[in-house]
Amino acid sequence: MINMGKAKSPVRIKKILIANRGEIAVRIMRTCREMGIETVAVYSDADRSSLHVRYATEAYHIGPSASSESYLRIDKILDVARISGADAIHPGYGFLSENAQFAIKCREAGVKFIGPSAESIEAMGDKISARKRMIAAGVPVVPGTTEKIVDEEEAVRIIRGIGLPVMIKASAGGGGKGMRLVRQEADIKSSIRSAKSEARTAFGDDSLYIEKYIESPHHIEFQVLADQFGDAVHLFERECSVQRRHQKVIEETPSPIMTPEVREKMGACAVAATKAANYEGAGTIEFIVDDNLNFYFLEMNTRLQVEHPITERVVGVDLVREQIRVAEGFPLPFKQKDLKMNGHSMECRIYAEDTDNNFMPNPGKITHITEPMGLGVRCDGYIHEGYTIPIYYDPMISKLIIWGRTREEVIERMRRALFEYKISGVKTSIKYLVKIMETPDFRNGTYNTHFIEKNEEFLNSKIKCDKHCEDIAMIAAFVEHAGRLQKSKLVIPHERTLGVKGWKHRGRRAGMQRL
Ligand code: MV4
Repeated sequence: MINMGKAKSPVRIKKILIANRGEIAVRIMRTCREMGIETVAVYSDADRSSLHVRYATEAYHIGPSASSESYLRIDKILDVARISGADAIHPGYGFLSENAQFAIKCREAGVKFIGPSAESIEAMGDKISARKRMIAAGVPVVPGTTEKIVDEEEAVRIIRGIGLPVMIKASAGGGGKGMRLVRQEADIKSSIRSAKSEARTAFGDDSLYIEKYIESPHHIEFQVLADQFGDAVHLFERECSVQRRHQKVIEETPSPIMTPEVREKMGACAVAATKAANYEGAGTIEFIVDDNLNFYFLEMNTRLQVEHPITERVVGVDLVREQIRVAEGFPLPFKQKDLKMNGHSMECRIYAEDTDNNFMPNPGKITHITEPMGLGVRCDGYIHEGYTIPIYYDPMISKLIIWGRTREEVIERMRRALFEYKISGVKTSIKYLVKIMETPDFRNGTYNTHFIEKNEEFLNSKIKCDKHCEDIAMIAAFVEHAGRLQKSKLVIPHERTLGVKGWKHRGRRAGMQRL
């Protein structure tokens, strides 16, 4: 599909305002620096000493810590764009990234919003309208309705036609909000009522639609990129089924269940979906996939996603760079046939939370941090020693992205990197992630969206994982060392060269062995 109306000659962007914070703000600025583009940071009270403020060419305070008074304030952000002379705004993920009103106000202010048009955001943000468009484009959607529920009795009749179980979903929802699973006919009306009131409260829009419930699905998404000329490509899939309460925990590419044939079909559908959305920039087409590899469009995310680095690593493309190039008006620099997957990549999201205490957020001051390094390791973060993780924002503090030639190599490298990762001062999810690496269903690649609940007992048990091994080995080595000091005449000569701190060395070495 060629859209000649939009075609124009490229205009280079010289300065980008990043309307975000944390690791993603820093990640975007890194690419800007490589491209010779100046960066403008905005920050709240809580972020005065945050890395994104120090990394940027210039930084502007936009208000109190609560995001509703800072990172969500369209007026203040556009004031900064004007004052700083930024010619574009990158919204990152979360905050204003999928806010059509923000895209409109940027356009009115003469600032390029790095992302799709307000019309595309709106069309995909409304799930009923997105379903209609996908059906028209020949993309398979979950069997269900394409008009909002107006009458409860009628809904009961429709559901009899579809067959139970079904999901009742809010058209303005996504990511699990305003969603009800209905297994029994007797529950239909009450589920509609509660979903409706939840949707009205959460989104100010109580439109609902119905989908057949897909039991035990995989969540597989395709990365897409589209230029202003109507050209679009996909950058293969990401397997995102490891989720806890609709929060992704681990993502990987390729998906352990994918076949070349299904990948080609799903990729073609992802590109068709992107074109049907008149899309521009980087986006994600989410599918649910059943055990027989039947796939259905679920929703489109009209932003850069948290897990984009695994795609970058396997496909060899800087997605932020391509977002900026497309926003400048350049055509895509590659065709679909130029894109290949190389090896395997996996991301662990590191949260400041207490995994032993119902995953309660655990913000606070970082007293020590050592990040993993070495072959195949990328660590996208923003925290440092002495930094206080604010209570106001998402508790994700970093992303550990691993590459290897095979999935097995990646899992062992991930365990090694998690072992190297030391954060003191706040509780983190690192130990829990090690447990996932040691769970048979995960190691075998035989998991779906029920992985966490299915393996809850193992994941929450305190049986020894490497992290515990290390602690125990350290204590053992110290006790032994204290004993040695008392009878120091008996110290074996070669161990003496390790000095007084020798116990630490021995403890670490022992910690590396599996008990
Ligand atoms: C579904 C589904 C089964 N059938 N829709 C959850 C979040 C939202 N994006 C859609 N979700 C689901 N929609 C139908 N028709 C199962 C889920 C679902 C899920 C999807 C992806 C990842 C994790 C999930 C966990 C529970 C339910």
